[in-house]
Amino acid sequence: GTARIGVTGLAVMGRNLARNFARNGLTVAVHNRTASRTRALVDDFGDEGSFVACESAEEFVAALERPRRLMIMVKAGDATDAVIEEFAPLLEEGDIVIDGGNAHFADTRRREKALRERGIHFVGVGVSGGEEGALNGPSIMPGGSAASYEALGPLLERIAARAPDGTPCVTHVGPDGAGHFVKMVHNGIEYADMQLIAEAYHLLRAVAGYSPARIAETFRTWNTGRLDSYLIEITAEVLAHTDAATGEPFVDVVADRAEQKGTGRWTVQTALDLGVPVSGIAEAVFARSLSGHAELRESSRGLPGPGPAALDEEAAARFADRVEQALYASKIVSYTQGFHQVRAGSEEYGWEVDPGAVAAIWRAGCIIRAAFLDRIREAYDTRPGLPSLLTDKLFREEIAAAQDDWREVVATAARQGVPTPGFSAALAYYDALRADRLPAALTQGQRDFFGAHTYRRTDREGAFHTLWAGDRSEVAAD
Ligand code: NBP
Repeated sequence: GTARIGVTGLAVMGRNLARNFARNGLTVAVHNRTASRTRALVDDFGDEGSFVACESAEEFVAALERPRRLMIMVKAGDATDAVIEEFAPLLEEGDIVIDGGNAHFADTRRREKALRERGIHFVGVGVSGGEEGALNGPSIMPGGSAASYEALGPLLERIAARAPDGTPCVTHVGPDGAGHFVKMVHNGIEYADMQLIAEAYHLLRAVAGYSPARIAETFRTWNTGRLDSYLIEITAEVLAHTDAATGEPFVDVVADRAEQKGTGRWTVQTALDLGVPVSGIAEAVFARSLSGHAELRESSRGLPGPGPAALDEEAAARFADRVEQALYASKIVSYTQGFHQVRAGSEEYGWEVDPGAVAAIWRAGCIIRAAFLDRIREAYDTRPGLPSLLTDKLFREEIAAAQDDWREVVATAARQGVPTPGFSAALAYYDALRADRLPAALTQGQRDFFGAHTYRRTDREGAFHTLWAGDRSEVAAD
C-alpha cells in the first residue's frame, strides 16, 4: 500500500481529520461502514489532496504502507470494539491501531493490553477542538507505546494546531491510556472554566446590573489581558448575539438547562477513585445537573432569600473589576486541581506524564486554549517537581493580589443570593490548603467514637483508639 495513514469512520470528525492529513500532503486511505460516506468525502473534497477510497476492510488494510497506521474515528464504545475486532485479524505485527474517539481511558488500557498480546500497537489518542479543530489543527494527546509514537508522532505533528511559538500541539503523553486520561481531565477543566465564566456572567448581570451586551464588552476587555482565552472570546460572541425571532438577547431565550455528554462526569468519578479533590470540576458537573432538575427548581422557586441590591454605575464598575480577579484566582485553582489529577493518574498507572508538556499542547487547538497555559508550562519548566500550581511563585503572587477581591465577590454573592459554587469551592480549596490545622482532626475523633476507626497523633507515631464507651483511656491500636 501507499497510504501513509488510514481513517475509518467518516462522520464529521473522521472526515475532517482525513482532510487535514490530505491537505498536509499525506496520502490517506479512507473507509466507512456505510460506503456512501466514503464516496461523498472523495466527491466533495477529493481535490484537497490524495485520498484512497476503500469499500472493504481488506481493501483498506491493503492500501496502507507498513507499519500500517489505522485510525478509528467511530462512535466511542461498542462500535470501537466492533471495528477493532473487524480489523485486528487483517493486521500484522508492528501495525498501529489508533483510536481518536472519546474513549474512557480504562477501555483504552484494556484494548491496548489485548492488542499488545497480538503484537499490534494500540494508541488511544485524545483529540480536542471539535470539528473545526479536526480540520484545521486540533490539540492531540496520544498515549500508547513509545515505539508506536516514533512511527505516528511525525504524522500527527503535521496536522496538529501550532502554539503561538510555532510548536505543534502534540506530544507522547505516556503509555496505554495516558492520552485519553489527559483528554478526560482536559474536558473536566473545560467544564470548570465554563462554569466559572457563567458565574462571572451571572454576577455581572444580577449584582452589577449589566446587560448581556455590556457583559460581552466587559469580557472582550478581559480577553485582552491575562484571561485571554478561546472560552472568554466565544462567551462574548454568545452574549452579544440577538435572537432574530424575538429581538431579545439570545442568552435570554435559551432554556437554562445545561446538558452534558459525560466526560466531565468521568473526570469526577475517576478523581473520586484516585482520591483527588477536584471540587471545581465537580461543582461544574453538579451545576449542570442541578439546572436540569426542572421540577425540583419549580417547586423551590419561592424559597426565602435575598435578592440582588442595585449598584450605582461606579460601584458596578468596581464590582466588575473584582469579578475579574475572582475569576482569575478561581481559574488558577481549577487548573491546580486538574493538574493534580493528571499527576495522580500518572502515579497510579506509572505513566510518567510531564505536566509541562501537557500544558504546552493545550496552548492551541483545544477548547481550553488560553494564554494562561503558557504560564503553566513555564511554571513546570522552572520547577518540574512542582507539587501544586498554587505554590508556583508567580501564581502565588497573583492570588495574593487577587484574594481580597475574590473574597469580596464570594461574600457579596452569598449576601445577595447569587449561586457561585465554582468561585466558592475554589476559595474553600485555597483556604483549606493554606490552613495550619483542619477540622479533619475532629472528623477522626468522630470516626473513632462511633466506629473505632482509630486516629494518629500529632506528637507520637502509631495508631490509637480511645475507649469512648469505657473509661476513655487511650490504647495503642497497631
Ligand atoms: P459519531 O460519534 O457520530 O460516530 C459516527 C461514526 O461511527 C460513523 O462513521 C458510523 O458509521 C460509525 N459507526 C457506528 Br455509529 N457504529 C459502528 C460500527 N458498529 N462499526 C463501524 N462503524 C460504526 O462521529 P463523530 O461525531 O465524528 O465522532 C467520532 C469520534 O470522535 C467519537 O468517538 C467522538 O466522541 C469523538 N470526538 C468527537 C468530537 C466532536 O466534536 N464531535 C470531538 C472530539 C472527539 P456509519 O456511517 O456507517 O453509520
